[in-house]
Amino acid sequence: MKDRYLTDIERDVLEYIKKFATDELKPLAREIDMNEKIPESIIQRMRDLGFFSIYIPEKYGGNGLSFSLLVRAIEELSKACASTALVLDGALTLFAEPILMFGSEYLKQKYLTRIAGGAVGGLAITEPGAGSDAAGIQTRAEKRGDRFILNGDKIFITNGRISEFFIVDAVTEPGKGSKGITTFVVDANTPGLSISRDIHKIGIRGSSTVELVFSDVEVPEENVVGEVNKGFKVVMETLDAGRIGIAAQAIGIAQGALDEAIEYIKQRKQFGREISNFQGIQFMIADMATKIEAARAITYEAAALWQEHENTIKLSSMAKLFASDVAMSVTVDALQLFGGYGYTVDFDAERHMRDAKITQIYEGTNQIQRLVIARELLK
Ligand code: COS
Repeated sequence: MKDRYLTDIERDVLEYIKKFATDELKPLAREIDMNEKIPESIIQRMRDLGFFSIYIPEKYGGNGLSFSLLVRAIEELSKACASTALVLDGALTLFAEPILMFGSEYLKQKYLTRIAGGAVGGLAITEPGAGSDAAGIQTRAEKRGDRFILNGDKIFITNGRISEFFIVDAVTEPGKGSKGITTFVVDANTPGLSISRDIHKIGIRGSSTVELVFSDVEVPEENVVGEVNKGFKVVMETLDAGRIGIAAQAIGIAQGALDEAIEYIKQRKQFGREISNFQGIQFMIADMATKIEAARAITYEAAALWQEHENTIKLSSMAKLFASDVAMSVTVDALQLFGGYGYTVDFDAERHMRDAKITQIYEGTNQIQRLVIARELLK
């Protein structure tokens, strides 16, 4: 089916990304999961192929292609390896996007050019005591002369070990809740910023997740993204983009699981014939494919609207909510189609199921997504 949201050039670029995902990334996915590490050579290959530059405007060294293409890229990479997809997703939707939306020309020149060249970035907002309640953060940023001094703790930071810089939010005016938060760009090598631990997970195990500690970290005032005390909006709008990226990741995981299950049922024989001949099995794959296609429809529409700078709050949450629930149910069913073999680590079905689970949790739990959707409906 022709993707009507993409230009001819973007369709060609996507083919290129698909080829990398299928030929080079997928064969390594199990090893990446087992070793809890993406080989540097794979990230370098993604740099060499220019993946990081696709969404960065030409003015900052990129190719200026659309958010819709970025979303397809995340989907294709996730089909092969959901952990590796996060490298690109984090760098572009979570780090570059807030700078694109709110950053000064100085920040754009300094950081977007680096991302276009293949540097990885991340977003550090969650804290041990502030997850769903994003305005409840405790990390402090105190103004001292022309700098801010950051102190606090951030947890579950995706791309933690491989990021060269992070978008970080901190309280600049205590007691003001969401109206007292400022967002900064912080270089990972700034003195006082350290990784206190790696967090080991049941899925997306190749993706580095860390806890960050800020201990008197000095950040120059020109690193404020947007305005002082207006940083909550910056991170919330970043998540509006990020949630579309996670929806794409969920779709990729689900499609990867379904494709493998279809291959399997076409060759697995029981009762004297391939089990794909049984209607009970056929109904399962029909439902799985239909759900994936529906998730794709919402997600692609959300991506196109995001590209047009429309308000996507509701649609971003709907895409993330629906696609992640689809990913979970499709991967459970895909594993079922492998029968006893699906329950072993000899097939990728179990990895897809473990990887799917996080999409219902991060960038806002699906309970939070429902809350966001309901609030928009009741406005
Ligand atoms: N997009 C744009 N703006 C948003 C927004 C969104 N998705 N959500 C909230 N805002 C804005 C509001 O419009 C409001 O702006 P004004 O002050 O101009 O009116 C401001 O932010 C404060 O919003 P609100 O009062 O709704 O804040 P709450 O503290 O009630 O929190 C939720 C709202 C729960 C929606 C927010 O904390 C949230 O999204 N939590 C989940 C966090 C998350 O996804 N964490 C994962 C991190 S990445 S792993």
